[in-house]
Amino acid sequence: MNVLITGASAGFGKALAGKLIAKGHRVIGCARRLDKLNAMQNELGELFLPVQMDVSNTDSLPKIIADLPADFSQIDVLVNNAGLALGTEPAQRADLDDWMQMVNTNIKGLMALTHAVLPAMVARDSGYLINVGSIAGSWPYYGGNVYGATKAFVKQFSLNLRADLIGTQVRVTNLEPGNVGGTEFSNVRYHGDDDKAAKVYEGFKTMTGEDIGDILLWLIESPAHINVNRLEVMPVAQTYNGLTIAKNDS
Ligand code: 8X3
Repeated sequence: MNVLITGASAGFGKALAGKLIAKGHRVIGCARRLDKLNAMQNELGELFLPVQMDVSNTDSLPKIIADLPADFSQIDVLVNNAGLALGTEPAQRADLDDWMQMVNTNIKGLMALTHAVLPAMVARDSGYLINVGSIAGSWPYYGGNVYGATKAFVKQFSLNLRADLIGTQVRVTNLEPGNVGGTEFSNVRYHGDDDKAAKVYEGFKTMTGEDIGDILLWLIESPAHINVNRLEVMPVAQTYNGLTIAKNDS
């Protein structure tokens, strides 16, 4: 199988790439940082194709897909994994540039790459789109504002794709992870403040990028007649926290 992964140079994407190659699949590893992808290819070998891609540069995407070398040109699975959370401030103190960047990557990038890849899947009547959403797309929390809203878009877009793909064999899944420690995601969220980021993951057992890579691999290798519409996963330590009330004296 040929699997295109965005955000392949770190976190879930990197973990998944290694697992797929170990199973003999081909991986088109896409990310902004070509040096990291090249280092991965040195480790993983010729089944891994490094491709420089910034999904937020939406105009560049159709040509990148059209120019893939013959062995990698058929995309059997698209894992829309590139995405980011920027900032943890409430909306009234958030940075508008952070909001725009999240929209450009998490929404516009995912949309444009899907638009570039989907027609060939439908023409072949086979393929699989896996979108990496988040629990934040369903559950509001303090400071989640635009990040959660972008992931709500990803969820509803995934479900609407399912509706459009009626009668085809093309599958769509929205994977919705909760708290995952040990990836760059948290450092980016805290604008590179490693100490602050580390504190969020202290004192409980988080999920890891490897855990999410295993789940993605399981989805990819699941039987072709089954569609997992949505899959929400959290560490056992994380759960619902009810609604909040601001008391008069607080
Ligand atoms: C992020 C999920 O639980 O870290 O997508 O806020 S959580």
